[in-house]
Amino acid sequence: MVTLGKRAILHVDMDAFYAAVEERENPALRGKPVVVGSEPKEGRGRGVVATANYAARRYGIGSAMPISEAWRRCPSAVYIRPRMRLYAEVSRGVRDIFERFTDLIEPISIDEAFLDVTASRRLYGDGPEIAKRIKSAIRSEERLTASIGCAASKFIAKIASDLDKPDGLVVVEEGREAEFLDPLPIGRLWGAGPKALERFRRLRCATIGDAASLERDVLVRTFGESMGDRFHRLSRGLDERPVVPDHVRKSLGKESTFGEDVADRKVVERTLLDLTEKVAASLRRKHMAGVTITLKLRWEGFETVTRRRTLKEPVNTTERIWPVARELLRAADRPRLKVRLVGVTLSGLDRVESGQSDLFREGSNVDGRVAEAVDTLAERFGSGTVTRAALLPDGEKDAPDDDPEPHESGGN
Ligand code: DCP
Ligand code: MG
Repeated sequence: MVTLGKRAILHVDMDAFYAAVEERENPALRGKPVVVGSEPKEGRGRGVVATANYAARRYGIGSAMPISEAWRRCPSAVYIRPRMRLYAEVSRGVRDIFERFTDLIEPISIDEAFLDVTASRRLYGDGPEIAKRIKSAIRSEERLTASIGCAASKFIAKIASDLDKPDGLVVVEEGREAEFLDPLPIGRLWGAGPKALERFRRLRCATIGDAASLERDVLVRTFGESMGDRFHRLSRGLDERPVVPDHVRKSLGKESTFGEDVADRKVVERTLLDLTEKVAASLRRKHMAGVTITLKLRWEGFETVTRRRTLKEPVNTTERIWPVARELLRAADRPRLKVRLVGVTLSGLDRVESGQSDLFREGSNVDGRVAEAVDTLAERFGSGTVTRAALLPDGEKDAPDDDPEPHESGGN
């Protein structure tokens, strides 16, 4: 039997993030050195490198290097200006993947987060298994790679994620922390900046193991009570810090990638309706409603668009979300292309008291009552029990139900 450790913490860090996104968006870049930063003008450009892909790193190019220096090392690299909105969008998509596995997510930067998956293990398998699932979802849904460290603490998970980049998965089992840490260079110790490293050098500490073999007193005398104590504990692999979720959930969405690209728009709309129902139900369960509806559509060939509309007030029912999502879909769509992925996200989220959300307050109560009935049925019999025939595209209606709401027809 597999014994589960006390905690399962993942540290996820995307590989060569900005550059990898650029490569994904433009297949012509593949295999070439790519540098994301300000464009060099004949080697004299100012500014620094944000990141370089792994091909460019072979020339010694890396983050924070002056762009002129990068140019000197590899003038033939492709130089690209950062597109922050695009990267932020991808970052949100990656976060959506995390959210399938846990609510305990602590983002550290645009491409890096801690996840506490301790409680998720009952549902999804142990820490390494969850890490594999996350990597594979990121690969198939975002066409990107991530490196993950899996351990019983944040400190160890963070170091581990960096040791086998790119596309790495490094697992440190509980009880084997010392074995893992001891040979690592002392610079890997969290909080050890240039000044501290100089003091460690004078203490003849080259590795974390060297520091771990020192008495606590020695470290406290050298670094002061708080730093000394921290180095003492970390070097021995002791780190109880919790993953602190950022809590304010900014958006809630679901998307679906088709097994095979789909030409039939009825299928696309049916899928979008299904996703809409799930998002709406999930919002209601969390007592939330969102004011902005975003549609995401990806065609064959991976080209992707998002279209959003902000309503006058937050909504959390299929009846309110679906007509907008469908309209956005129809307006954005290029019917000659097959569809690879469709998704819907609600953002601008607000808490609503149960039973009296805006929707319930306003005019007719029908929307809210329908939603409640759907939730009750779904809880009892599983989601998908109630099919909203009137909302489906023409000719796709299932057996009529006794939904009291006078829906608009599903046609144009
Ligand atoms: N970044 C930046 N300036 C820096 C460091 C990073 O603009 N000095 C940006 C670009 C990176 C992103 O942040 O793509 C993530 O930073 P990482 O340190 O995780 O670097 P990468 O993801 O690019 O590479 P790695 O595979 O080493 O994680
Ligand atoms: Mg990274």
